[in-house]
Amino acid sequence: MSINLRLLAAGARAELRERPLTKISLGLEYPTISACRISVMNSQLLDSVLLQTDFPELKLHASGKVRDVYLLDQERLLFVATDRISAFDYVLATGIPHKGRVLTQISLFWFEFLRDLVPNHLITTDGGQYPPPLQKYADQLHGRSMIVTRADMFPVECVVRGYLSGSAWKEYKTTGRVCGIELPTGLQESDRLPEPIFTPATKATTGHDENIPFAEMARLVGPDLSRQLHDISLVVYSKAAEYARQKGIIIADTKFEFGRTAQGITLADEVLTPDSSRFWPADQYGPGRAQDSFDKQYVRDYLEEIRWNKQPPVPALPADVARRTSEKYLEAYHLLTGRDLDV
Ligand code: PZK
Repeated sequence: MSINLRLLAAGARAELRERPLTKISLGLEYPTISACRISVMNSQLLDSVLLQTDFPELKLHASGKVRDVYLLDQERLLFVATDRISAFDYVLATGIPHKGRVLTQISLFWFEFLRDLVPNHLITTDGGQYPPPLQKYADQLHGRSMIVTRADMFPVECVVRGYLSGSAWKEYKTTGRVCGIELPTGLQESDRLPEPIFTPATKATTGHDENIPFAEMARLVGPDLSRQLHDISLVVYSKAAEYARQKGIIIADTKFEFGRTAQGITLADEVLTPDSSRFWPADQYGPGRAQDSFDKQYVRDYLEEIRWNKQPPVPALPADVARRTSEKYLEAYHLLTGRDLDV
């Protein structure tokens, strides 16, 4: 049944690829959309996708494209990963089964793996220890949430890059530098860097984060703290990237967020997930071109195929694209941890 649906949807899209897109009428922006409704998501699996959280008992502390953070009390936050997925800067209309749990479990794996290098904000994932008003949401929260220590967050993104991609590749092409760091000449897109580099960014209130030179970071948060964040970020990335590489995943770059707690400089937010990093399948790696994304490639391919103009309204995903994407997240979790998530 599901195989037939998959084939049908793939066939329908292949047909549509060949159809000229010039004669779109009746206000239909994407001829594919109607065709792909063949494979609307209706399985039990896809019913359990969580797109929105709502805990009227709690005050929302921060909300992102994928994660929501609620205030529990002065010291603690409830951190929840939904099944939302973003692509080309927009959250799509369709969720990815298990994605929130996979991302949460990947962060938890790294918190444990890195615990000797840096303290982290995790307090507990044990629902039994959640405040009584949250007990009734246990099913929703299980596996995708954690209670964390509230930190005084530093207003910089600590980005580490082991490979030349994204905004760094753009900057390098025009200036030969990234965040003021001089790089060797003649590097190609996706090249591995001679050594990982620390390329901080400011959290822009609108649009994209802005890469800043280290000196600018030092002005923002102070030179001592900047040096410490630089050192911690590089050590953490290096240990994790070396491990992931042995498991078949290249972590091309990643973004850490740190804050201050009673434990000192503390690793917060999600850590080394496919959402906060570029994960590349190691067996397909080759410099001189952009790399396929480990997790989002089917989504991007589909959105290119339907020629989405990357403006609202955001498209829904066909069930087979969502399912194959879900499988990629589960695969990333399996490769990194050697464990399977209960599905
Ligand atoms: C915190 N963000 C980023 C934005 C998210 C996360 N432990 C903490 N203490 C205080 N603040 C934060 C954290 C963490 N983690 C992180 N914003 C505040 C962010 C949007 C959604 F899930």
